[in-house]
Amino acid sequence: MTIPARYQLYYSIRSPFARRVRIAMGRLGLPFEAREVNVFEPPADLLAANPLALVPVLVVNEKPGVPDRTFSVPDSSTILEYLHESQGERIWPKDLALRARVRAASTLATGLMTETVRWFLEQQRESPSADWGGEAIANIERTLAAIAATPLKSPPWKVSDLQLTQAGYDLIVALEYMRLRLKGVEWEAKYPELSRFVDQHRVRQDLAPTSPPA
Ligand SMILES: N[C@@H](CCC(=O)N[C@@H](CS)C(=O)NCC(=O)O)C(=O)O
Repeated sequence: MTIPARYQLYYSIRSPFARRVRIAMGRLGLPFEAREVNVFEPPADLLAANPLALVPVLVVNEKPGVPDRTFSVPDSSTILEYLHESQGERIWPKDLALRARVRAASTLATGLMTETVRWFLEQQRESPSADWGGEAIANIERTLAAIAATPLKSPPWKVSDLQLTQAGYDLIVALEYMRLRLKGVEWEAKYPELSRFVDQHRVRQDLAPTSPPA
C-alpha cells in the first residue's frame, strides 16, 4: 500500500491563487504531492476535495495512511491561514499593526488577481460584456494607482532589501499574472515602478520556478 503524502495540492499552472500557495509551501520547506488539474474540466477528485470546483485546494493527511485524519482546505487565503497557524506563524508578521497593514496590502494584491481572472474569463466569451469588462478594468486601475502611491521597498511589501512580506509575494504574483492575461491594458507604461518591481523579483529562486508559462 502506498502511504499518501502529508500534503497534496490541487492547482493549475497559471492560477495566481494557487501560485501564492505554491510559493508559501516552498518558502516554508513543505514538500507536497502536486495534483495539476484543468479547472475547465474538473476531475472527480478535485470536485470531491472542493465542490466549488476551484483551485487551489490543499489536502492535509495529518496522519498519512489514516483516512479519518485527512481534510481538504479550499481557498488560497484559508490555506495560508492554516499554514500560518500550523507552521509556527511564519506567514504573517507578529506585530499586530504591521500584520494588519500586510494583510490589507495582500487583500489589494489578491483583488487584482480576482479582477484580472474575471476580465480574462469575460473576454473568452463570444460576446464579452463591456460593462463587466469596464468595471473590472476600473477596479484594477484604481487599485494599481493606490499601490503605486506606496513605497515598494518597505512595509507592507518588504521588510528588508531581500525579504518580501506575504503581500510582496502576492503583488508580484498578481502583476505577473496581469502581464500574461491583461493584453491591451497599458498598465506597465503607466506604472513603471510596478513593472520594475516585478522584473527585480520574478527571477528569485523562490519565485521563478512557479512563473506562469505563456
Ligand atoms: N478565492 C479563491 C479563488 C480561486 C479561483 O478563482 N481559482 C480559479 C483559478 S485562478 C479557478 O479555479 N477557476 C475555475 C473556474 O473558473 O472554473 C482563492 O483565493 O483560492
